[in-house]
Amino acid sequence: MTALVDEGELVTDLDAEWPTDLRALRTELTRFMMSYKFATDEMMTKVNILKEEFSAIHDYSPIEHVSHRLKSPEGILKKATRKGYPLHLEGIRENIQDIAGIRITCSFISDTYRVLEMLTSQQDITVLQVKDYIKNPKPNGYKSLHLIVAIPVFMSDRVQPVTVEVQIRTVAMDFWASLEHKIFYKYDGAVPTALVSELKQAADVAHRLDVDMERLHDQVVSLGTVTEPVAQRELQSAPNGAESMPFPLPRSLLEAFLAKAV
Ligand code: 0O2
Repeated sequence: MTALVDEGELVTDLDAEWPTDLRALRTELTRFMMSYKFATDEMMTKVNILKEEFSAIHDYSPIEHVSHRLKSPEGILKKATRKGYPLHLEGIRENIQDIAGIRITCSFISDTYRVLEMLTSQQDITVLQVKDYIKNPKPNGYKSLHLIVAIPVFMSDRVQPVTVEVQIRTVAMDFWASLEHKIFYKYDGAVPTALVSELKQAADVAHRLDVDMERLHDQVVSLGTVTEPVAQRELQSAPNGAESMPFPLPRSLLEAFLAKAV
């Protein structure tokens, strides 16, 4: 185990009778889990900044939805045991890279790559692994971009690099994966062959939908009606201010800016 720190810090009166080593382990495990929670918070902030910025400046954001999950200590122990990893925190930190997970759902396939590029080019993110299950789907039809990154978490006494798994997929891929996940667990992994085959067909249909929707979207964009900046539209259509903007920018203020700029 790593050095024990601030033993007893998290102890309440109720469990003062716990043995010292258990209390110390609890403190250590709590710190361990917190580092993943903080890494998740940081990644969520990054993704939400991209989402908000796009929504404010363009007609649509490439990010439809973002969710996160933290593996439970029980889940971590189960995975470490199943995979035969050393059962101490360094071993777990080194080997289990999906304790913190972020899932980003995008409108179109090109958006998944755009989001991947935007995240991996950020200076404080270290890319450890990229798996492209969109170009190379799993045999069952599963598609997604998988990314393992390390992000620095600034604690009170040290900087801890923490890994986060990021899954990026379209709405259609997400719909398919959620259902497949349920079916997989329902059959405890032994999904009947007929159902496996139907799922593969459904994945192909979902892919065709993704391709068709993106083509239609591109056609609409080429008509010039989708990517017009919001600020410009607001000037034309909302004379008394723009409620959809993150900050109040009334027409009179924008006109004053323009007048000064000339
Ligand atoms: P959960 O509950 O979603 O976290 P690993 O087992 O993670 O060490 P692996 O299998 O090489 O290594 O990782 P991979 O392929 O990157 O997949 C990790 C995660 O992707 C899974 O996590 C799922 O969330 C998702 N995933 C991968 N393959 C499939 C699939 O065929 N169907 C569905 N629905 N999801 C998939 P967990 O830990 O399995 O589950």
